[in-house]
Amino acid sequence: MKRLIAATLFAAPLFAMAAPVNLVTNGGFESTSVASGSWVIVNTAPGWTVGPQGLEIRNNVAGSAFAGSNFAELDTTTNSWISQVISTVLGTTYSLTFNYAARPDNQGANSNGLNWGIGNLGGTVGQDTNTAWQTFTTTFVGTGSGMTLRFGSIGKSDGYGTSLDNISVIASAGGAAAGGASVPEPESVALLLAGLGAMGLVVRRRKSGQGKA
Ligand SMILES: [Ca+2]
Ligand SMILES: [Ca+2]
Repeated sequence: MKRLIAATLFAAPLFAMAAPVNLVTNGGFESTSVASGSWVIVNTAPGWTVGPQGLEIRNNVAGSAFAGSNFAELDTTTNSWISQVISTVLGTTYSLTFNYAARPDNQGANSNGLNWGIGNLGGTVGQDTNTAWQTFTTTFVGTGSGMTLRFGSIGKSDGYGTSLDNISVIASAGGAAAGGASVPEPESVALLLAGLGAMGLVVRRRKSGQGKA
């Protein structure tokens, strides 16, 4: 256990340099197999809780994916929604990014649009007829527990809705510091001290030849 803590501390700088991790599972809707040029309405999709009206996933039909092959529409036959719980660290700032577009055969601005939400933050996008992919991004601060990420279709419920793809939640560089938490939490300090003690233990063991990394 102590070695594990020490190993984690040693590895932490490597994680900091690694590519940002997208905390959203299946944010690009690629985990559902859909034949090219076709679409499906599903009641389950990896990572997502799907509302009772389902989730429409299209493979390059009625528009093309922003990334990969698939993208989603939430006005399936009527307005629907999806959600997913994101694990967050208290005080860490995260960026939420997604892409949206009106479908080429959209039924007008009042048929289109999405609402989005993460925790207590939310808004609407896309209640227009712009068929080019748009990028929405915002930041939020982690509560330290699971935060619900959600998307729903708004506007006239007619089976024609706004396309959605490429959803990501990524911790901002600097982690907790970026969230304004300048003073370490007592438990963090305790963990750090425990880790430093464990490191000393490992070093001592190495010197005495009793252990290996
Ligand atoms: Ca995609
Ligand atoms: Ca609609």
